[in-house]
Amino acid sequence: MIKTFVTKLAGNDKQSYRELFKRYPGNPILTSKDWPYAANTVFNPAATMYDGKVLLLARVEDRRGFSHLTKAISDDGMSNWEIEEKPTLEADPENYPEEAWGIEDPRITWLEEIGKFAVVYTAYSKGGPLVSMALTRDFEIFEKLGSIMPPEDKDAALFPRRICGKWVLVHRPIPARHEPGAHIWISRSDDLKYWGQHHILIRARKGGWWDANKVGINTPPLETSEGWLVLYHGVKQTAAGAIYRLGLALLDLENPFKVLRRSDEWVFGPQEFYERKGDVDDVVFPCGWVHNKNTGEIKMYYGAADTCIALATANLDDLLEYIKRCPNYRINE
Ligand code: BMA
Repeated sequence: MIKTFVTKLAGNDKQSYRELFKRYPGNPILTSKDWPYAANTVFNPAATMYDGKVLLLARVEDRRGFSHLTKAISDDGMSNWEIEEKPTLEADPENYPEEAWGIEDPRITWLEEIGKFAVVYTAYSKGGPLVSMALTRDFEIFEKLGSIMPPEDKDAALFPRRICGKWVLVHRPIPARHEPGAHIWISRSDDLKYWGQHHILIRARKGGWWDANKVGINTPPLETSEGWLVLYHGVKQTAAGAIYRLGLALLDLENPFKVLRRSDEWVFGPQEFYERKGDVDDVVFPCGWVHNKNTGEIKMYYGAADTCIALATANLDDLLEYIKRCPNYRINE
C-alpha cells in the first residue's frame, strides 16, 4: 500500500496545483525602510492607474499603532517608486470622530460619471471599525464624505458605475449576535452617501473550509465580458492563529446581487517568508489591482504579513477561464 503511494508521487502522473498568480521576483516591492519618514509597517495598498502611472495608496502604521494613507507612484508598477514625503490622507478626528484610531485598508474606484476617484476605507472609531469614503480628482485634495456604514463594518469596495440606476457597494459587517459568520454584503445608493437594500452576497462557509466563518472583499470588482470578477479573502482559524488566503467569485454583469461562480479552492495564500512572518503572520491582503487592457495582465498589490507590500501578476483570461470552470454558487455549506 505504502509502496504504491510512494511510486505514485514519484511518477510522472504527480499532480500539482496550477498557480494563477505569479509573484514578482523583486518582492517585497515596498517596506518601511523605503519610506521617507518613520513608519512601523507599510501594507494593504489600494491601486489605480493615474496619469499613465501606477498609483498605490499604502496603509502606513505608525508607532502609536494608528494608520494613515500615503501614495507611491511608479511608471512600470514594479520599481522606482516615488513615495510622498508626508502622509497623503490622514485621520481627522476633530471633524470626523470616527477616525479616532486612524484610517486603514483603502480601495480606489474611478467613477466616470462624476469624474472623480472614490477612496473607500476603514475608519477605526472608538465604537469599532466602520466604512468611510472620500472623493478626489488628483490624490492631492480629498473631499471626505464621512462614514457610510456603522461599526462593525470594513472591507468595502465600490463598483465603478451605477447599475440599474444605483451605485453599488460591497462591504463586510460583523453581526454582534446570531449564527457565527462574517459574510460579504452588497448595498445600493442614489448618492454614494446613504446606503440601503442590504443583502448578503457571499457567505462565509462553515467547518473545515479555507474560507469558513469570515470572508471579505479585497480588490474592487473588475468588470469583464463574463461578469464582475471578485477577489476575496477567507480567514481560517488554526491552532497557530489565522491564515488569510484569497479566492475568486464571479457576479452577474447586470445584476451583481447574483453570484454566478465561486472557487472552492483558494487561488493565492501565504507561502514566501515575507508573507508568513511579520507583525501578523500568514497574511496576504490585496486592496488593489490594475488591469492592462492591451496585454490582459493584472497586477495585484498586496500587504504581506501586515508588514510590507508585494506584487503578483496574473492574466485576466486565465482567471476567467478558471472561474468559469468553478462550481455554481451554493448557499449552504
Ligand atoms: C483584517 C484587516 C487587515 C489585516 C488583516 C490581518 O481584519 O484589518 O487590515 O491585514 O486583518 O491582520
